[in-house]
Amino acid sequence: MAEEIDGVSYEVKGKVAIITFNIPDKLNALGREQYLQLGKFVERADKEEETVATIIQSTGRFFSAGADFSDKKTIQQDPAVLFSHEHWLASFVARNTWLTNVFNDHSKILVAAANGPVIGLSAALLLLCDLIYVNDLKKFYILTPFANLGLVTEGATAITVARRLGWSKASEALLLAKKISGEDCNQNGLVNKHFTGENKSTEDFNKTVEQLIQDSVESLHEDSIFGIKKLMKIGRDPEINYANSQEVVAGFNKWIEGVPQMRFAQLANKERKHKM
Ligand code: CO8
Repeated sequence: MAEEIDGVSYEVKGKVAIITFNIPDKLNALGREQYLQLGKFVERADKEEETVATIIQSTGRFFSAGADFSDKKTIQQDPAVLFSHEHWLASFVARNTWLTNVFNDHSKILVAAANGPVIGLSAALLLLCDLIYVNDLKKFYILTPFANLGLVTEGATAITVARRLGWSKASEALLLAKKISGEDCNQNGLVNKHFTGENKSTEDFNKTVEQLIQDSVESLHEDSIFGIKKLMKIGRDPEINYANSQEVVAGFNKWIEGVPQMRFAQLANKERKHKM
């Protein structure tokens, strides 16, 4: 039986732990507490004795629309709190640093089952996954709209977008805040497998990915998998950890200036749109 807390659920099936976003009405945008819960579940999955892989999956038409712009802790607070060092150190710097680390340091095979588009901090977390499966390339995209929100890169995207999609695509995605289409993601090697044209519902797609992973890990030597993952991280860890620590400080300075709060409110009021 899955355990659900605040729209994020957790269950173990055979060799995999499955974490599901279940807030389809908000396109699986996650508030601060939900990102925290996601991190706690990923930590729990890391400690499972029987699992080899952790799948992050979703419901509805989006994988995740990123940070919830209606989160009251971001836009509707006492100005003395909303522009304070104390507030943003606790609710942004500490949380983003930790969440990025939890994903990057996950010792099992981390899998994203992308039923649809992914935006913002959730896109950053997807880019830290080892394997990425996409339901339909035509409906999938990655959007890292930090430049449109008065923010800077988050979740080590300063490194991961270029590493996984190339420098030129990264410049477009990050400096110009343009979406990267599913086709481009596939052509640049991000996508392990997609099911375009098969018209799978999100539920069917999730089941297919789970079965694929259960079959793929069957009879492999688990300690070897964990050992190889550790070794594969040697090259990327210094870059990712350095980017993470620099990004949170730069991001913190943006929140203190107050621009992101204003732009999040504009998004919520439909006065601002992202470039598509
Ligand atoms: N937060 C809350 N609700 C959302 C969000 C969101 N991010 N995105 C969509 N929704 C809601 C809409 O309000 C709408 O609700 P309703 O039906 O009640 O009006 C519903 O989901 C459907 O959305 P749309 O009608 O807008 O659907 P479209 O297909 O027309 O558009 C888009 C989809 C393009 C995704 C559009 O909804 C959009 O631009 N959403 C905003 C995405 C965004 O900017 N996310 C934040 C990215 S930045 C980030 O994640 C890092 C920030 C770090 C913050 C850290 C805080 C401490």
